[in-house]
Amino acid sequence: MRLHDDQLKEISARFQAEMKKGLSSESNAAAAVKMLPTRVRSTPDGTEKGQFLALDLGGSRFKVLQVKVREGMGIRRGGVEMEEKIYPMPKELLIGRGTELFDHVSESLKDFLHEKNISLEKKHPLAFTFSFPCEQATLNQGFLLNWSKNYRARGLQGKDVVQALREAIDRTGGMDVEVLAMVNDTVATMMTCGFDDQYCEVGLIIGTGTNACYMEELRHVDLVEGDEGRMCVNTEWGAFGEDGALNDYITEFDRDVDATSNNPGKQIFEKMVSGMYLGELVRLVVLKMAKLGLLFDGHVSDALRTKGKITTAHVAAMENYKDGLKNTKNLLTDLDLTPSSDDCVAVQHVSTIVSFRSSNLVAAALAAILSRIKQNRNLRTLRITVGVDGTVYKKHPQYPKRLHKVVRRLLPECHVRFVLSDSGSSKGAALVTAVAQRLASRRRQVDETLSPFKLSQEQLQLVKTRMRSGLEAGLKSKGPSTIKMLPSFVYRTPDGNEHGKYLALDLGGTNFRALLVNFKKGLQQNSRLYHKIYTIPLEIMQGTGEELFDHIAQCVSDFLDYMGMKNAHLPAGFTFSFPCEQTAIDTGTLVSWTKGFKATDCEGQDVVSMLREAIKRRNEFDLDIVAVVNDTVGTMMSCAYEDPQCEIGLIAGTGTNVCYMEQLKNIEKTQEKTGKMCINTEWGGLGDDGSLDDIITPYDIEVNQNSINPGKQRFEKLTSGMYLGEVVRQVLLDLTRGGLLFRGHVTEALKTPGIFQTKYLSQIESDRLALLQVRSILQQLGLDSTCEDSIIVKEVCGAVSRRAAQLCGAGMAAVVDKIRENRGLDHLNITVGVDGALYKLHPHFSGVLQETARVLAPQCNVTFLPSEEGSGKGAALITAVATQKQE
Ligand code: 0WK
Ligand code: 0WK
Ligand code: BGC
Ligand code: BGC
Repeated sequence: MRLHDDQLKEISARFQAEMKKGLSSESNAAAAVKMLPTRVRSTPDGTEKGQFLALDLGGSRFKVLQVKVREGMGIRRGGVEMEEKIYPMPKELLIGRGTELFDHVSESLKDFLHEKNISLEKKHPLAFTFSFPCEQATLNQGFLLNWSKNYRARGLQGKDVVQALREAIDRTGGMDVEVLAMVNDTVATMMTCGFDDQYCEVGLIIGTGTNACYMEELRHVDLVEGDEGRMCVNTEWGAFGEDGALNDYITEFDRDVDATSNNPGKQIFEKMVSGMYLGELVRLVVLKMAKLGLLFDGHVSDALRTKGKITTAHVAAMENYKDGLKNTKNLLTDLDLTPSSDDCVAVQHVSTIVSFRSSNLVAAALAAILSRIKQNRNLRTLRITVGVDGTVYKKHPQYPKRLHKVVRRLLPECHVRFVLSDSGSSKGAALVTAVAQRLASRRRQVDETLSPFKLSQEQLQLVKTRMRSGLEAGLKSKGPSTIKMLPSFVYRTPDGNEHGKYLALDLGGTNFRALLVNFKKGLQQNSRLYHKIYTIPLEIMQGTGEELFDHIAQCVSDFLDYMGMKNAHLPAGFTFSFPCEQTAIDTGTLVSWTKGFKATDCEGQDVVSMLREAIKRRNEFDLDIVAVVNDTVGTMMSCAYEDPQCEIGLIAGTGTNVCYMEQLKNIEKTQEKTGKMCINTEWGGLGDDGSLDDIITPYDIEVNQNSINPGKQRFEKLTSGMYLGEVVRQVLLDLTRGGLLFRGHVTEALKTPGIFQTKYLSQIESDRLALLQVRSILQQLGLDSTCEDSIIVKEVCGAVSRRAAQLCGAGMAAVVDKIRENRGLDHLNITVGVDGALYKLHPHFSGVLQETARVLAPQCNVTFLPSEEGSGKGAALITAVATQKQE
């Protein structure tokens, strides 16, 4: 029975292997250590509140309690008041019919209500601690796998004990109690201690029985859906060894205890460790030594032969520092033995060995759990608290010290604190119920908050219809139109005859790019392309027009230096991703800035002239700007060079927009009526007339009001990268003010516009990203979050980005259906060239957009082709076409 550290490490390693077996769906059924998911997903965070009744059944004492949980405000921790009454649990009920056992429980409950003058009319939420292995699909359901300890009531195994309790309460009648949660005593103990110590994520019972639970990463709990966050797992480690894993540590005495127990072959580990069996083990060892004449001169009394005559309380008494020997003498005398003082020392020593083994075995198994948590969280050192309860731990003088010492010896790199659950486990059970209520109400409130973002098929169909009428209205020469439908003077997509060297300048949403493109005849010929990216500082975006174009000219100068082509006097194409009215391919009057731009003296000006003037001002190089195109047009051309079927350009980036090849006869603003022209729709403006107000949420309104162009680009503000982060931030602000997030702390960070960049959405929503990383992103933003918070933040990001993708999909469905009808086709095959960080980098955006377009335009087979080289190449192609036309 003496176990050395290397043996304990061996047992610890075996238990780790058992835990893995229990957690894995493949091997769970055969696993001895069941690793039962408890549906408890978080430890207390101080916001729990409410008044609960509680039942504590399964330990050495059956208790009925009332628990009042007061919410903590800010740093002031909340408080818990409890009233309890211990009720007898007649032995015959433990082996009688299950219904009688639960009738006794509910009658005791009713008696408690009477005694404490608790109104029988009011509906009382109840928390039920039931200290036996149960399979739980939800918090308020528990199918009893098997009894343990001294319980053997019939007709309950495999049954839902919560239902059995409800039925008993109905049978007793006269009280309105709602059983909201059932928890194992280890879980309740962890929660009880977790109320005062946020590091408490392990619950340990060393009492009549023994068991432990801990917070496991949900992604490791195969039997539960979802990978996000954590869930408390009730290990039921009492069963460790049932598959023979401990056979080389089982002694003859353990075999005797097991053989004479009322569940032979079961709870092997428990029978070596817990209070129900320690006394018996000591008795059997002493009995054997007596028979071998090693004690009491070989005299054996009937009492010593009698099972249960030495209890664990006796063992604790024998080991009492001061009176251990006296207690030993008294005990042996009571067993009709006449012990010599050596006998007493020897028997005391046997007690020590038996209880020492118990604490060592618990230490080994606990070390396995703590190591696993450390590994789960990739920590070099783990700071953690273990909440403990149980009479062996509480009543046995040396037990705690011995246990702590061995755990710390086995895990020197861990900082383990042990907290005794001073008031039993019901506080914890009430907190589980309070957490369950909090999670349930939080779930409801988050769903309510996010439901306006969840667009139905009908709503998306409406958006498609509104987009279509917006496209039609914009093509009209007269009349208001929120969708400007700007002619681009690009009449066809590339045909492969483009050749020569061109410069392309690309002023996008976030940066400026200069490119040099060299085309060789024939489509798909590989064209050589060099480019350089330059950032556009905010002060330039929102400075004067002159500064902006000087900055562009400076970048072009730097690029030509970099390419050594200062004196090349190249033809250039200018991608200008803002709405421009054009009367020819090489002029474009800026209608209005969008996205983050607000440079002065530009709106209403010809941007080509402004660029030319800036180049002239610089007087270092000369360019022949022959074309200005919108980035959607550039993207369409760039992709059409690869796929001739590409006749639509889509940008889903900082901004959002689409262009497509329209029949000239449908474009009232142009003279020509035959053939096609690419129209830059500027669909970002949909809704500027209020046509989207029925789907715009208060959060969108907030974003619009805080934007630099309120009232404008409403569709863009629901769908593009510039704004999605802000919409998310507004929702998070609202949820935090509602106390649903970040413990209600509205930090400066959360109030900072633009802090939640759209790239964070892409990162947070990536499936590969465990929640830990989400938390670190939030950390970077100065938002200290819990697991739950991160789950909600991820959900908010998902709802906002999904809506954006769906709206773009609905818009795209309108465009492709218009093209299909333009050509009088029942079925249209077409390709869309796409660019923009949101489409390219967001993990789900492109898929949701494509799916929505497919569903809303079933007669169109749309291929989405991400643009490799951006729209600059497209601009160069247009420049090539424009140049060749002039020759
Ligand atoms: C006190 C807890 C109860 C748990 C018991 C275990 O309130 O839920 O079952 O500890 O210790 P025992 O009473 O079996 O020694
Ligand atoms: C890359 C294109 C550029 C366009 C940009 C949009 O070359 O013309 O404006 O994509 O994406 P964003 O940078 O706004 O994410
Ligand atoms: C039960 C566990 C319980 C433990 C401590 C064991 O016999 O199987 O569910 O947690 O005793 O009470
Ligand atoms: C601009 C469009 C541009 C789109 C994508 C919008 O804000 O109005 O011209 O195509 O952003 O960059």
